[in-house]
Amino acid sequence: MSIDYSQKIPNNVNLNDDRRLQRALENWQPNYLKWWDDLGPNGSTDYDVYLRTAVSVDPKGWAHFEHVKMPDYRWGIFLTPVEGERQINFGQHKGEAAWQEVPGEYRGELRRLIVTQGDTEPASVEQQRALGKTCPSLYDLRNLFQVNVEEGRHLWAMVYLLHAHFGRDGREEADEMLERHSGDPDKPRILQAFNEETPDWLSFFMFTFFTDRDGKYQLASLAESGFDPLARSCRFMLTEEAHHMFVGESGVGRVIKRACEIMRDNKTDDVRAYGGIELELLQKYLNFHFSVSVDLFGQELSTNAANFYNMGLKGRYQETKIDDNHSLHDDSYIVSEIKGDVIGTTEAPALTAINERLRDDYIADCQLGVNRWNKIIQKLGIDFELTIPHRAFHRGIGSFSSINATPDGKIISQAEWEARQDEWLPSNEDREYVLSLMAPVTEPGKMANWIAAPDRGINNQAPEFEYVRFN
Ligand code: BYC
Ligand code: FE
Ligand code: FE
Repeated sequence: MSIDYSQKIPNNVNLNDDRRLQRALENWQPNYLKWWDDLGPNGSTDYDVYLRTAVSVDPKGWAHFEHVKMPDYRWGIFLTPVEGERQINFGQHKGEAAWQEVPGEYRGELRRLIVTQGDTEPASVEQQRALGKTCPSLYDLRNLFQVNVEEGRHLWAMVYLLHAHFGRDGREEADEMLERHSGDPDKPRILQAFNEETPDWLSFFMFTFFTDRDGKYQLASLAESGFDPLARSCRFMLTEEAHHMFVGESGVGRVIKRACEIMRDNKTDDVRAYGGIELELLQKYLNFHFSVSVDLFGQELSTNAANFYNMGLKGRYQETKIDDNHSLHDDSYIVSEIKGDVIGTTEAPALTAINERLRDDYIADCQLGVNRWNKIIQKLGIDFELTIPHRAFHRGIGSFSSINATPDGKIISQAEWEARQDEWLPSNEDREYVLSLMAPVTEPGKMANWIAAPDRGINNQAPEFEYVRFN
């Protein structure tokens, strides 16, 4: 199904047929472009960037690469096409036809889910806006910008749903997406991880590994929605998410590789002496980004989540592949909880434990990625293993936010936490060290000293390809 690029707003939803909607979106478009100019990648207006553009929503339609200026990137509205008669696959409406319009009784809940999802997209662009000034290579700079324009398009996807299905409320919500800002004390972004700073490239790589992966799991659950336009929007967004996580995994992997090469070639443990980032420091960044990302799954036991499921609005990860009755009324699920001064488990109703189940799926997926990082370390003959901290470590949401825990999941006092947190999380000094390495490298084919070169170029380009041309 091809995308019509001759229109002001490229789309595959026949926007032409709905003049009111088209006009509403065309009114929003200049505000979006102004936001991009003000809070998108710093000073990047005139750069020519080797970007990938969707030319169609089927997988083959992806392979279109060319140098474009980011403000000219054709942000638009792409939904995975309707596949036959889709049904609602879980909850109390299981077996009914999927909704093409918002069911009146679930309007508030759906709006809230779409707003929460949409809010994260521009937030991440805001968080990353200064990174272009300190890129470790043109290859990395291009990847950053590719992620940014796609997050911008994810905002478009949610704004389309708001405009098309929520009338005046939806238009107001769409405007507010551009009024809240990451870290703004008066109008912050909705979820805390999106108010944290992304001040350096190590943080960026960790963010795209851990936080974009939350995006994958949330989008996958929304892709199961009985509200078909939401499901189809999220399906298409998921195809882009894979690249964001690739950027994170390969980025961290290359920092690991460089650290190990320094250790091996110089027979030293003092990676900093050679301008690299030591594995212990990577572990602290990992601990930080993992812990703020697991918060994004909400409370362990949540009536919101139970309701979303029951109503057929938000499913489980790969709902239709799970072999059960998809109503969960009589089922239970094992959830971690505080038992006196240790962390144990308890059986909870499966419906209220939906968030925790998704968090479990997410953690298992993170672990696979960390295993692949450990393979790199092993292959270079270094004796070190990166580990994922316990889910109770450094939490701001859920039952563990009331306690302090070590990365091994041992409950400790506030005093011990304060005395020891610099062992587990990046200290000011650690962050300053990483920042001190952030000097731009913009000569084609060159890499900053703290990161190894990628195994291959984007779209098979040669290492010295000019991914970004500054004008
Ligand atoms: N921060 O019942 P609970 C992405 C609130 S990332 C602040 O557990 P629920 C991306 C909660 O609102 C994916 N507040 O909540 C990645 C509730 O408030 P009320 C983003 C939080 O609703 C990288 C109360 O605490 N998508 O796409 O079950 C780059 C009780 O909590 C937080 C989505 O999140 C928090 N972390 O679960 C770019 C999907 N957690 O009702 C993009 C849509 C909870 O007491 N969102 N609260 O006022 C949802 O599905 C759910 O809203 C959540 C929360 C899973 C986030
Ligand atoms: Fe996104
Ligand atoms: Fe993403």
